[in-house]
Amino acid sequence: MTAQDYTALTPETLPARLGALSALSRRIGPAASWKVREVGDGNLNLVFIVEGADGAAVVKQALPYVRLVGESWPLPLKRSFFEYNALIRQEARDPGSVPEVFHFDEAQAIVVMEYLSPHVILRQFLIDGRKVEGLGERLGLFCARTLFRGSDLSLPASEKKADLARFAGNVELCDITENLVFSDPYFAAGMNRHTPGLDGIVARLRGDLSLKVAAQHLKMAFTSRAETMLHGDLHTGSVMVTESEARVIDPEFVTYGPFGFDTGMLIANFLMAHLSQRGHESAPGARDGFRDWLLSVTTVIWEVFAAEFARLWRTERSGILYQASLYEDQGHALASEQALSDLLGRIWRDTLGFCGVEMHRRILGLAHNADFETISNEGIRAACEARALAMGRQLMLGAEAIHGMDAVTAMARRIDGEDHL
Ligand code: SR1
Ligand code: MG
Repeated sequence: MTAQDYTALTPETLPARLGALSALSRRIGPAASWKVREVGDGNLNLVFIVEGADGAAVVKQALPYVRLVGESWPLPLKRSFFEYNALIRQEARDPGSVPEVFHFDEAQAIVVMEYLSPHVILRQFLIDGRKVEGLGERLGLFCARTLFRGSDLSLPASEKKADLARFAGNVELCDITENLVFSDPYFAAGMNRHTPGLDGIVARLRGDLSLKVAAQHLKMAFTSRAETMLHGDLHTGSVMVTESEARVIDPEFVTYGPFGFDTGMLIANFLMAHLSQRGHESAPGARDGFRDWLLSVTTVIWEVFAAEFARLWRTERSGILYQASLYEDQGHALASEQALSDLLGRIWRDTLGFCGVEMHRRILGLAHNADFETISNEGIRAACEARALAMGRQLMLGAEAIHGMDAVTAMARRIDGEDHL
């Protein structure tokens, strides 16, 4: 099949086009019974829920352009291949953390997968002030397991290098991150937008030379430090939850990059959820308990990440890096612990930096987040966003002097009480 054979699905054409797919019909029943809804509201793809007599499934299809912008911004269908390959690796490295894949069609850029129900997107849960039991633990484990097991700490060198080459093809999605996350927020790029009341602080940030330098140091780390297979877009819109379960979705931005990228993006989105609560609470202080919970999730994510990473280091370090043959087998277990501690320290500092740029780009760039966007009072929204911008700057420039998550959560609490406009 050639690229010309690709045709976007519609709810009307889907049963005829996928009806013969046994991977689907054996799970959800014959096509004659299917009801199809298009539910995709993301930035890039088509997403359908297909309900049959015996169950339901999700059909995700890449569009040949950026849905958020339109056909003027072409985007290759091959991202579906990368997403599929990332999903099956994440499932192998952290079983149960992602939806099960039922079928992949490369030419049509279609991934058919498990329908998570009654799950909803975590970001919406947080806007609504709803908690998820065990959330920080689940996400911390996901990060530790997928990042450790996708790296040279764990994989055979040939496998890691093959995957490095495979995912290196995800050029266009990396290009989105490289521009939208690391560069556009720091100058008046064409697709940028921000809440009008932010003009003053935006001018100050864009005139901050140290910040521009820090952003490019982080960009260089992202583009050149191929340490592990990243999810690549791990924000609260990439997690589906119930009150007691969480699953990670949408790894189409998968690439090899630095360990701290996913953890940084993820924590940034909880900090933004925290700093947006003033725009969602029914009365000042009404969501204080929820604010505390959001910050406690960031603490748990990092603590669980570090503990699980350390456990895997001690029990599964089978790759070419920091071999046991060099340390433990020589009676130098202490050196192994020192190396682990050094590495976790570096991942921590990277996490803070990536956290900062993510906070900036969601307010200054093209792709904003609903936490702030759904605050209808523009003055309140600008005040919340200004705090997040200030915090992002502090994390990027002060990473060397921030020694633990307690310092980060204290900073969030303090900044939440300040005026940064
Ligand atoms: C043009 S795509 C904009 C953003 O949407 C995705 O979810 C990624 O976060 C990307 O940066
Ligand atoms: Mg996505």
